[in-house]
Amino acid sequence: MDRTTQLIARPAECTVVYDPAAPPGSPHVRAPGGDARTTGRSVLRRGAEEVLERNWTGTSTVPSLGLYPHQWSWDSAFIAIGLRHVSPRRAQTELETLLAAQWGDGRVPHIVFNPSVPLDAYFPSPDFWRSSTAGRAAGAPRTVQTSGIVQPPVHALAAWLVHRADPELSRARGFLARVYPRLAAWHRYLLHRRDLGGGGLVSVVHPWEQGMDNAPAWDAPLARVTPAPARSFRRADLDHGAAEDRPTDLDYGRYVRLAAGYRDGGYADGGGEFAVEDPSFNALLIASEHALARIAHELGAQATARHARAERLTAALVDRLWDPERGLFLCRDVRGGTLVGERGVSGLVPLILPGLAREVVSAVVRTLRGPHFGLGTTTRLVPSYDLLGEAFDPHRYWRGPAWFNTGWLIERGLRLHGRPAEADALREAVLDTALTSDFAEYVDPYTGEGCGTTGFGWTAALTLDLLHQDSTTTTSTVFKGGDRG
Ligand code: 9WN
Repeated sequence: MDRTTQLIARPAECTVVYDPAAPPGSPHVRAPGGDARTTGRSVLRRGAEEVLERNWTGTSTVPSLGLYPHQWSWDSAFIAIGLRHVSPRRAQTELETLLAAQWGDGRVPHIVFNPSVPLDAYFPSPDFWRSSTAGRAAGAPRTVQTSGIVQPPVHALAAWLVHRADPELSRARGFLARVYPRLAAWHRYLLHRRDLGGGGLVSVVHPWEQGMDNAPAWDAPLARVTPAPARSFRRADLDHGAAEDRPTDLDYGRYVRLAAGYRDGGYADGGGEFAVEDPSFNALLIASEHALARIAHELGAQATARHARAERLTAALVDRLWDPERGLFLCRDVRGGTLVGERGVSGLVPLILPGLAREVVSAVVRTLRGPHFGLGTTTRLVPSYDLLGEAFDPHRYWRGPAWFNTGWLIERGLRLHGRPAEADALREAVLDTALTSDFAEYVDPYTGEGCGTTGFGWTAALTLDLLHQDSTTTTSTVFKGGDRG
């Protein structure tokens, strides 16, 4: 057995598939602590539902009313995962609206613009991306304006969970039958057009694609990009968020240069100066590939090849990105030809994968609890970046603060791998902080103080999802195994 095979060897019962832990309408978490706790939880649930209601446009949910007034791709997937507990129908619509903006080449754009929102409400706006003209060769839709880059593929996982929340409604509406071809085309795009490193993994071509925009892991690969001059664009984000919580102007100059270059090349893949294989992006693709196998099986199609592909991708992830010394996964800078030595939460997210060897799981959990992330010792939530790293800043976006989507993913991973005590503690911390921070976008990982905006969509949605997980949930019900279709 070679090294990679050893690292992905796994017990037979761990054939993952992502299932909701409890059907809709089931009792909410019965947390220890009696009536006060129960009241607190129902205030939290109502608050979360209100955020989702306020941010709902009629066809999708905005991440935030002021800062992000359009539809974002991975936000919508996380939002659908929580929304299914309030309205499975709306959760289906959320995903269908996003997928309706899919490009002919299969990419699912990272933003779908709402035409009734003024152009200057968000930068970069539709007139920057020019999807329907610059993206014509790549098959951009004509009727809706979108960005031209992508975001992590959480959608098949979300679609499967949404289906499971109300299978009867889903079957009656033909939900899975309608979304399956689009999800399959989306994964095909990533696997065929984005294997820029040639090792089987997907590369992102812009930090916005990976979703953790200013993570220190991007600093080295971004340093090669000449920034666009600050006077050549106007940042609308600073109208809503404090400058010290947001990326810098220099970061933005580089984001703009990269995005404009991609656009000017007609959004063709292959030649750009930034290409990075990221552990979280690829782990989410693998999780979604497993979910797509379940969807195929439900629709009466063959699922074996998809499970096998997910396993091959897991092997490639370990082979190309696992760092046994640091005990987490790293980013690979494809253009520079090196692994990036920064420790970020992205390197812990593969914990959601069932196909990891016990040795890798134990090392990731040790890293999570050790001095670099401090979970259960110096922090209650998972920081986005190494507490001991030179670039650590507890308030600046993805350079230290804790985010709720990564907290949710790691909670799921801990539970999957049989760590209920750690998962329970993290869930409690996430729920408490969602309440005290008014559903903040992200929080100081030490104090839980809110940063960025409040009333944030996925914070509310994933709160609802965690509220629906019964505290006795076990590995076998969180990620149900055995059925390989
Ligand atoms: C750029 C919407 C998005 C999230 C990203 C988060 C932030 C956008 C921005 O907001 O990025 O896509 O303008 O900063 O980093 O993860 O999807 O919530």
